[in-house]
Amino acid sequence: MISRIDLRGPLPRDLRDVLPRADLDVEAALEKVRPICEDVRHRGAAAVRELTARFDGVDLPTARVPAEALAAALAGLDPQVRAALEEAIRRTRLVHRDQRRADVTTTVVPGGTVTERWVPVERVGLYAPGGLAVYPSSVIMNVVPAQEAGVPSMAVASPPQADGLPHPAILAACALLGVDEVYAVGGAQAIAMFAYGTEDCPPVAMVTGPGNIWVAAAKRLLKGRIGIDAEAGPTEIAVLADATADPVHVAADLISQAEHDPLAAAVLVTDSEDLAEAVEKELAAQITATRHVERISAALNGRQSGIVLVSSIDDGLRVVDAYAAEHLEIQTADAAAVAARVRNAGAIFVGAFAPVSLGDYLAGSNHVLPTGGCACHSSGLSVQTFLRGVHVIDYTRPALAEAAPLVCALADAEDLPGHGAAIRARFDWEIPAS
Ligand code: HSO
Ligand code: ZN
Repeated sequence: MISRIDLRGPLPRDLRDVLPRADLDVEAALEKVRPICEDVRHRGAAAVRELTARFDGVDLPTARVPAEALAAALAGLDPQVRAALEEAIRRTRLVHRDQRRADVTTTVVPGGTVTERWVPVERVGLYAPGGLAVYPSSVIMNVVPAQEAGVPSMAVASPPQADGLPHPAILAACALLGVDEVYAVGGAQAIAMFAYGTEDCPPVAMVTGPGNIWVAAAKRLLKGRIGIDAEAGPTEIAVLADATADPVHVAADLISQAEHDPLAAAVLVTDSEDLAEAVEKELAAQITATRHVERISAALNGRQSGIVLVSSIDDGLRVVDAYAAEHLEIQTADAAAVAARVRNAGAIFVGAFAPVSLGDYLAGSNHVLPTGGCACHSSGLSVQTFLRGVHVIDYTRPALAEAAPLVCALADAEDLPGHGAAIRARFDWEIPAS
């Protein structure tokens, strides 16, 4: 039974204390993952081979997936799935292409300019999970922004199955996207391979993509040496709905994300007790017809999920802002106006015809989004993730002369006279040390 939290009446000061949320103990996994990363760092491909044999049960002389395997996976792909993936790629590309940024030059003073130059990361590693979650759609969501950012070199890693190759759907997605550097490596060892490089795989500057707790721990451990995207926790959906919402839709949408993981979170926030009751009934009815009943029941009944009753949609907005869901659906009268007032969410789905599962595959938006409340400070994956803004500073002699006394004054105020001297030396020391 999904839990109920009654917040009608004055809202508590820190809403986060009363809202449902799972805690994922990545910290505890760090110690297990550390020796794996060290092993790959020191012994390279030999360590990766041994770890793959130990964890995945296959002995692979080389982790690199041959080009023929990629071509074979594409040839074996169901034509309908291929058409859907191609359309998903097309739409995702449209949206991400528009995220590209032009370099901007600001003339600060005559003769003094600062240009912000957007430079793509040189080489990235993209992780695609195997096991419970084989998501070719996630390959698209990681690869397309990197490609549109202009990343010149990228590789995908995904755990091998019994035949020694990553899941064929992952390989086919790579082939459709034109990614030919793919490795049959999973878990923490894949992240370490990317970070340190091996005889098979040159090191990368950045790793993105979802993964299990070992992948998350390895990313946290190696962060700094490599850049990472946000740590992806279990999927979350929050729905802010009023009495006008259709309980059949709301229940179906909650179930759609609960389907990912027993730890997935599904939260309904509503000012309508009638809707809450109708959704509860619908959940019970719809669950029985789903394929992954156990996973979904565990997610909906877990302490991370619940129905939150509020006295008004205004209060509901405060609740969803405090929760900062990965995905937030607005199913109210005038949904666009309510959605415009939301501050914290990974992505906002407006009205009756924009369910989260559209965004998961085909809206054109990205589905790699901040979880665990991180949407209050972070964004989802985008072209921006793979770009660095580099300031290029260009001043003429007169422009520097004009700034010189001010630089010297600030340098002296910070007791760093060498900073001022670096300016004065250019003017035959004629500018006085202040
Ligand atoms: N909802 C997941 C992404 C996904 N759904 C992949 C289906 N496949 C996290 O945004
Ligand atoms: Zn999903």
